[in-house]
Amino acid sequence: MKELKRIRSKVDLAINGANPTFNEPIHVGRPNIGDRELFISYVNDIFDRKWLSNNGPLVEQLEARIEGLLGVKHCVAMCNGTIALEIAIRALDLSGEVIVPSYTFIATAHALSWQGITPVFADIDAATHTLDPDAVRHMITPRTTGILATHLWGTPCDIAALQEIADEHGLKLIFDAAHAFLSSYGDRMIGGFGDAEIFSFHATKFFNTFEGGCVTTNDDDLANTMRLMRNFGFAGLDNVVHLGTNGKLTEICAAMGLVNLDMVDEVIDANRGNYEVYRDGLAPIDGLNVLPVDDRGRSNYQYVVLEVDQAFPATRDTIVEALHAENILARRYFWPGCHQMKPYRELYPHAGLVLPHTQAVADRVIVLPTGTTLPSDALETIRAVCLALAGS
Ligand code: T4K
Repeated sequence: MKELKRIRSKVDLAINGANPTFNEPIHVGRPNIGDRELFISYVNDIFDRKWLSNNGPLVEQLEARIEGLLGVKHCVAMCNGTIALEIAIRALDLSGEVIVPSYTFIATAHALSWQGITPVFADIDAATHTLDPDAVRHMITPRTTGILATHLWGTPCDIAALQEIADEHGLKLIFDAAHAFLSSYGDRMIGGFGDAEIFSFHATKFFNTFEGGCVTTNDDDLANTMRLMRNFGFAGLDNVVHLGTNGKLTEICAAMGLVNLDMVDEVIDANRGNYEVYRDGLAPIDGLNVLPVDDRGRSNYQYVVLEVDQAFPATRDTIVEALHAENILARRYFWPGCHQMKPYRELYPHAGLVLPHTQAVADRVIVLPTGTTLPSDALETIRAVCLALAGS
């Protein structure tokens, strides 16, 4: 195998004209893929059964396994996390204004706007990057019907404080838990909090079903409504009893989920190992901080979040540029914040005034690659790039 270039100082960096360290791109969000033989045997079963979609037996198995893992009454599988958000929002009858973080993936805000609901952006806590309950209080108006909070990076929100606010003001509370599959809040798994929680099983998530997602809830009526909504409102042949859409998960996606569920512990262990190497390697460098994982509960370690502050001699964007030049495609998630993306920037040109932490955090974060397929020398290269940029 070709020996990798060694980075000892700035002149060795590809950004300064040297060859890149890696020939192939190293992505954030490279899929973790379980046992191929088992997957293919599921596919053969699907073909033999000739049942490809519409709540097939593999979808039912996947739902039951997730309910067991999360300790929640209902898992309603969906074709992706965004449709899962939209269906949950609609089934809960949200309208008017809903309070959301701006520092989240754009789907959180879009799922509301898509349905004519105004997303009202509230600021985050700078230490955890999740919605700040005090900021939420300030954004409540007579039109507010709910709070949609993201467990960003798999870190649970301050659920107790948000639930208290929701109860006090008669608001619905739902969680975008797209990052938080198999994370816990204390000793309770994420999945059973608020009125509903929404997961994404997109290819780039540590647990994936190609595309997919689900809503989990302990509310029987809500689960029933969402099951109708994901299948056009059909309650048996020729009988539509509810407004609905097509949110169904296919059997092939469910098969991928069943296979990948068998390896989630292995993926979490690999990600924990990567996180620890990054933390130990980067923490001693002045101006860099690997966001600590919340150790009050269980974490899925799915994102490694590096924060760059003023003490570092190069900007966050220079680090990203230098890593990209080495073919390490680190990301600036979720820069610049939803409020600065065109559809929302025009709606709220002054939103930044009430989102100081969102803006500061969005300007300093780099998400680093992790996962089971990450070559170990990528971790060392990232450290070497940072050291070279720091001039040490
Ligand atoms: N809420 C939150 C908080 C979310 O983070 C997300 C999704 C959602 C809701 C919505 O859930 P879904 O409707 O997606 O189920 C990616 C994902 O597409 C998106 O699912 C995810 N969040 C977000 C955080 O990241 P992009 O636009 O940054 O990157 P993408 O999809 O192009 O993939 C990133 C990199 O991964 C690529 O450069 C290449 C690599 N990759 C990607 C795919 C799809 C692979 O190596 N193999 C692949 O199959 O959004």
